[in-house]
Amino acid sequence: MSRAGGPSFDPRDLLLYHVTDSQLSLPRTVPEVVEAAVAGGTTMIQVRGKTMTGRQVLELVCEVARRVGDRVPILVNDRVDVYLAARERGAQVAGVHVGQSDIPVADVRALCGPGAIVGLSSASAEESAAIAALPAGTVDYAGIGPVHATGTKPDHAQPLGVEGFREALERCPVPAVAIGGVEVTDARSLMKAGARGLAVVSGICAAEDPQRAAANYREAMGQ
Ligand code: TZP
Repeated sequence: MSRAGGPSFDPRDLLLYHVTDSQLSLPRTVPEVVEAAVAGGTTMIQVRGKTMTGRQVLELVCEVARRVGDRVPILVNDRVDVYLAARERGAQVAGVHVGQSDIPVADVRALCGPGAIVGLSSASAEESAAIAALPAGTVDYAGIGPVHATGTKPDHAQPLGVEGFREALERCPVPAVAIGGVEVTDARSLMKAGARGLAVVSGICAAEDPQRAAANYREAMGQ
């Protein structure tokens, strides 16, 4: 945990990165699942609410921050405005994660400032390589995937597989997590391929016991 109050991003926080999903968490709430998962060993959280209004995401981010913001960095998916509003409210939020078709990541960095954690999705070696053309310090980490096909993101790009992930990682100038259909059984090969961590939605949100699920990922990673 590094940046919620400080200036430097610690790539070790990427180790087990829980991306939230309200539907998959049912009948539990997202904050309930997040708290259980943190107890099991998640190291970073991204609040993702693709079908939620900005107001709903803001309330959710603030609630998640209230519960675990002093333990793990919390990032907001896509919404720079929600990140800024949450900060205005005094919530311990650490940054923003954007995709390739969201507002350009250089603008995200400019809006959020040097102290924020800024993450970018990459679905190919080309998109990973393009990060190197950005001014240094624009992107802190990349989320490379999908590794496997996944129902969580119906419009996802062609799955990379572990080899494709390795190739996209080789061209990536910043630390990266593997995302997309990542199961416990993938942990070893992806970490061996050079991932700094695993980003997981359904493997944690939809688990009967999110605490146990998080612990299982950590055990499988051997860290
Ligand atoms: N970006 C690429 S794949 C994906 C995102 C947000 C969804 C991953 O979800 P899951 O349930 O871990 O496969």
